[in-house]
Order: sequence, then structure tokens, then C-alpha cells
Amino acid sequence: MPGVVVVNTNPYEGQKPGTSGLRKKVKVFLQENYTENFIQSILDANKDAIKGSTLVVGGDGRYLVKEVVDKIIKISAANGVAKLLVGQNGILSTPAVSCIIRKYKTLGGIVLTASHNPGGINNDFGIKFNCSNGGPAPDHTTNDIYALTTAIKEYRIVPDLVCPIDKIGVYTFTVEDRQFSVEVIDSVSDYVAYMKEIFDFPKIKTLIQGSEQRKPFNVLIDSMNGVTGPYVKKIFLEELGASQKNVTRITPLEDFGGAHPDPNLTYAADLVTAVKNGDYDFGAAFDGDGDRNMIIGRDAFFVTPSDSLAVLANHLEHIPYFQRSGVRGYARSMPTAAAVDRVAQKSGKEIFEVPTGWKYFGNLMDAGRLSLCGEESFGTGSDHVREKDGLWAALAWLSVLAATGDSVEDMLNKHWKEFGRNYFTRYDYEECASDPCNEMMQALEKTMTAPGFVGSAHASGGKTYVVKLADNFSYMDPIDQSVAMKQGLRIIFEDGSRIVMRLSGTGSSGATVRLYIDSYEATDVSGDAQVMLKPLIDVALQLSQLPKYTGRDAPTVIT
Ligand code: VG1
Ligand code: CO
Repeated sequence: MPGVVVVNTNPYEGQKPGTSGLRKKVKVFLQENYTENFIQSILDANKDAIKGSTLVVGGDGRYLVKEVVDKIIKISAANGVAKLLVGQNGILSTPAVSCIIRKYKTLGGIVLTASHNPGGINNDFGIKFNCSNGGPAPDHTTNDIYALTTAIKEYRIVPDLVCPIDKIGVYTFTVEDRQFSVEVIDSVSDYVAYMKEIFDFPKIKTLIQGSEQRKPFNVLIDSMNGVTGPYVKKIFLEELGASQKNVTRITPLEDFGGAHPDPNLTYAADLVTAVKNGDYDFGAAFDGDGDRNMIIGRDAFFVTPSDSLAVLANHLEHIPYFQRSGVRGYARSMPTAAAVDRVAQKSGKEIFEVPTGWKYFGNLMDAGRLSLCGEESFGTGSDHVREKDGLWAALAWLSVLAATGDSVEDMLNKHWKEFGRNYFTRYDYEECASDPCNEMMQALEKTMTAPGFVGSAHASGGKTYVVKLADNFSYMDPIDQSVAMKQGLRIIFEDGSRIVMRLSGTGSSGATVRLYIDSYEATDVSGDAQVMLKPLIDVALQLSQLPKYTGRDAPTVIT
């Protein structure tokens, strides 16, 4: 009978979860007891509920996932957890973890991913705790976890417990006279079964394979060597009748094949090129852990995530799940352009604006007030789970395209004609030095809150913008009244245009500055976003003095 060992340890600094979990370089997690401390703190944050509980464990297949699954098994066994549901070989996409927590009503789950950050020994790893609703832990829970990491003195582990995770099955152990079991589950089956309930698979299959009315709709689905590979294989190749030429990079690799698994125009350039040069009607890419999506149409026509959300919001009636449950409200993160707000207005539904991070949508969904939401960072999802869901978004798009018979570009043109267009762009300045970025944010906040700033005029490129509101965004959750402060600097102008600036909470080193710009045009809808937004971008760079503080004259990524 394997025994529990209590190991003395010392706290590490900086184990504070960011926008979505703790993300650091692999080498940081490899320090002695670093990972063990954090896992013990997650379990302790659940207090007595951990005893006899069931947790879901899985990750995106990146370097270190299997080793950390093994540690979670050993530490859970020592802390009185009754059962773990572990994805085979440690593989579970982030939305699949959410789905499994909800389906089996577990206490929560531990997700091993640094999402869209590169993987491999020299890159990033991450650990995130999700609660019993299937969503990322809210701020008060991550604050508890962090507080525990700063005071930890020991952790409990069963070092001799050996459990295979490569074979599906139930493995049972006796630890201190308690039963402890690990059920290794198929990584894709629960999630795929759920997608088949949500969507009309035969209809999507007819779209892809073609019919007398419509020639085959040629899709290209890119998993970017991330966790969605096996899900894409099952759904697209086995269920929807697609062929090998419709899928790419569907084997999860520990280092994502050297790719940066972030589905945007820069890092998913291979997909963009393939769709541009090939005879494809639709392209979709997903990030490392499968919660993000990018949608493009024929000739690589790009759909901004803010528009994607709005178009789906306007067409949810084509999806069986919403036919059954109806559509409650909509929501978006603050930096996301307000296209969906106009759809909400038209349909008389509630619309919420929350801080960046999916954890802020959870309460609204649990309270039955939110059906569909999204973020400008390529996140779209619904209340079917409590994470954003890349594959779900691609299937939602295909459902709508099948029902309307339109091309992706037609869908957008019709949408803009009806609602007007929210032009949007995001500039990312990755891995800058932290101190000057903090100074820049402080200085900008000072400028923005100085007397006379509201009402001041800012001119560039023949346009003049007059400030209507300037603040550091704060949010009170309408369900539990919890408050999140300092969620991003925003300047809103009289004409509704916005400049938003915030520092990323997902980077693993240095600081990443995100600058978001958007403006609304009721009729001038066929312009190029970069051209349309250039004057506002210049105003933002002037006001923030970004080039001076960061030493950068161009962003790393433009979306
Ligand atoms: C980024 C995005 C945010 C998203 C978060 C997690 O956060 O901006 O919208 O929710 O990543 O997504 P930040 O703090 O770096 O801006 V994922 O797919 O990395 O879990
Ligand atoms: Co992700």
C-alpha cells in the first residue's frame, strides 16, 4: 500500500494566476517543488470540499503535461480526493474539460495549458483551476490560491503511486485506508457527443459533401499542432465526411512543431495562404488548447472576432441547441468592438460588457442571463460550457452557412448593410520591458484623468476626436456584486470611437502591451480597417507616448 509523505517546502514568489491561470516558462515550473506548491495550493483553496471529491485533469499536450498529470495524481491521492477523471495521455482541450466537469458534476478540474503561448522546453507551461460550473476560477478563488502559495510550508504526496495514463480504464488504489481511483477517459468522446446534441451534424455533412442544390463546401481546418487535432479528426473526418485535404496539422505536438499556436493573421499565416491559393470556401484555425478560433472565407476573407460574434448572434436560430433553449442575453469583453450590441438592441435582449477573461462570463451564464459571448482575442462561445470553444465556433459558422446558403463574405456584407460596421484593430507589443510599460500606463492614466481631458479635441489625418469619457474600466458583477478594478484604460470619443490600452495578463515574461482601436461607420462599410483607423491609432500613440516608453516603432502582431 503506497504511503503519504509530507514534504517541507518554501513559498515561491509570483504564483499569481493571471487572466487565465498561472503561466510561466517551463523552466520555472521545473524548479524544485514549484509545481507541487501550486497544486497543493489549488487543493487547499477548496478546503474540506476536496475530501472525497472528483476532479477532471487534462491539458493541451504541450511539453510537461504528462509529468504534471502524474504529480497531480500523486498529490490528489495524498489529499483525500476520491477520484480523478484524466484524459488519455493527459489530452483534453480546455472546452472539453469544461464539458466533462459539467457532465459528471465534479468539484472542478485542473487544466494544463499556456493556451496560445508557444510550447516546448524553452517556452511556456500553465496550470489553471476550473470550478464546478466548468468555468475558470473567479478572482476570489484565484486570490485564495495565490495567498496560499505565499505561505505554503508543506505539501502531501504519495510518491510511490504509479498510474498509467496511456490506457483507458479505471485504476484503483488504497491510500491510508481510503479508496482513490483514476479513470483514464477517452479524450474526445464526451465532447463530440455533446457537439452532436448541439448541432445538426447531418446538415453540416451535406454542406461539406455537397448536394444537388449546392456544390461541396470546401473547408480547411487547421489545428496548429495543438490539442484540437484528435477532435477535428473525429468530428470532421469521421462524422462530417471531410477528407484529409480538409484538415491540417491535426497531430498534437509537445512543441506545436515550433509554431506559435495562436489563430490570428500573423501566426496562422499558413492557413491564410493555403485558403488564398486553394479552392477553399472556409478556413478555421484553433489555438493550442482549443478555446480560440479564427474564421476566414473564400480568398482568405477575414472575419474579425467582434464581427463573428455579432453575425452568430443574429443567426442563432439555425442551431438546434438554441432552438430548444431559446436565446437569453449576449455579452462581450470591454475591448471587443460593439457590433454584437446592435444585434442585442434589434432583438431586445440584454447585453453585458465585462472585463477581459472568460471567467467574467460564468456568473451571467449560471444565472440564465447569457447565451452567447465573445472576446476580440478570437474567443467565441455559448452557455453550452463555461469556456470559449474554438470547434464550437467553427461548427456554429458552418451551421449558419448551411442554413443561409451564403458565402462567408456575403454574410458579412449583409450584416454590415443592416447594422453598419464596427472597424476594429488590435496592436500587440509583445515581451517589452515591464517597468517602462508600467510607467507608461501610469502616465497615460494621469493624462486621462487630468482636469480638462474630457472635452479635449485630438486631431489626426484630417479627423478630430473629442473626448467624451476617460477611465480605468471597472466592473461590478450583476449577479454576486463582486468588483474588478483597473481592467484597462479607455478613452471614448463623442462619435463612439474608442482607444483602449491594457497590459496582458497571460504573458510569461516581460510585459505585453495591447492597444485596441475601434470606430463605427453606419454606411461606409467597405473600407480597409487599417486605413480607416489610422488617425485614431496615431492619436493613441501620441497620447500614450508608446514608442518612447517601449522603444518599439511597430507592433509585434496586428489583428
Ligand atoms: C488574452 C486575451 C483574453 C483571453 C485570454 C485567455 O488575455 O486578451 O481575451 O481571455 O488571453 O485566452 P491577456 O490578458 O493576455 O490580454 V487563452 O486562449 O490564452 O486561455
Ligand atoms: Co486558449
